[in-house]
Amino acid sequence: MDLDEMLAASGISQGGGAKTKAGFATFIGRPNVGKSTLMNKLIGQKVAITSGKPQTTRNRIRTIYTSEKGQIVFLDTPGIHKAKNKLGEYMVETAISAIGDVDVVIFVVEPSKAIGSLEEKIIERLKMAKCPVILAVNKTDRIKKAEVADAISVYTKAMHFEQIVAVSAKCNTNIDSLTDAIYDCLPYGPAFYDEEQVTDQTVRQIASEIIREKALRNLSEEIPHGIAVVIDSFKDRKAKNGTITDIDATIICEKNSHKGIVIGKGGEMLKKIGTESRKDIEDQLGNKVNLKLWVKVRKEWRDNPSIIKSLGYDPKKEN
Ligand SMILES: Nc1nc2c(ncn2[C@@H]2O[C@H](COP(=O)(O)OP(=O)(O)OP(=O)(O)O)[C@@H](O)[C@H]2O)c(=O)[nH]1
Ligand SMILES: [Mg+2]
Repeated sequence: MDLDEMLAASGISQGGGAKTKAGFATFIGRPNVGKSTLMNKLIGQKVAITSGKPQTTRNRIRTIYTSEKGQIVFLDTPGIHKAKNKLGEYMVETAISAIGDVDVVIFVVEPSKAIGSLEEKIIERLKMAKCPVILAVNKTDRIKKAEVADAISVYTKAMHFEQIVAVSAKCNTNIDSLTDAIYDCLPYGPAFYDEEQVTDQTVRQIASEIIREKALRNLSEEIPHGIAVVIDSFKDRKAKNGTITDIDATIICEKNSHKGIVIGKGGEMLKKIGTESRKDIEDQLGNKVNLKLWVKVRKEWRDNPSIIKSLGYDPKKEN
């Protein structure tokens, strides 16, 4: 590489000023508004798990989007909610602390005629943010076009937004406008990550999150919230037709009665979670997977700080 190529690769022009932008952006909002779905759409592939159940995201998930304009490092965060246990407190702390660590916050809301009490609390916190805040009104596919302006005006009366974008993560509407709005808020500078890198999640973390997603999507009501997944072993082996990854994982639940439901009649539910997980993990790894799932009970683990930490839920830890 000659000097010009090195400078170009680092995003710095010969004049000394960078030509491309680079910075951090975080999604903030109450649970279930579509933060993770939106982030996956912005980066163009599914990294963060999503589900119709609130409190799906538990950790800060870092993903990376690189284009000719520069690099956006996204932080997906857990939904801000009224915590009912220690895990919930960790999750809310994880989300709130992200606000102080970024160049721009994307406040994700659903279109509504009035501001909810959680949104009011989030706005109070965002008013103290030192960085610009973009309002992303998501799920606009659910309302008539004429109602979008009403949904926006409810929020513009409450605080100042650097930019406002009405989007639909589901229908891919205005995703490019949101990307442009984010770049507008970032400083010039060299990229933080290689342009091929999409996330800093390890394959073990991705596999465990996929299993949790399938459990969340298949189980009903209160059980999914009390579930965690631990990867016990993760090993590649060479076989005749290529690599096979052997994964042993344990689904942790809170009650004996929940264990029975996770396993299901004749093991049907666990089999379904396992089959769906295996397919997604195979897609992610690009090779065959042999997945074995177990279920264990850890009573009231969501109020046990040492179990919470051992599962990797720690607001001070980058995930
Ligand atoms: N109709 C519609 N549904 C959407 C849209 N975006 C997301 N959803 C759905 O909303 C639900 C929640 O999506 P998530 O991305 O998991 O929401 P989240 O804000 O990350 O939720 P937490 O991680 O629990 O905080 C899922 O069922 C998504 O499919 C959208 O634009 N339109
Ligand atoms: Mg999420």
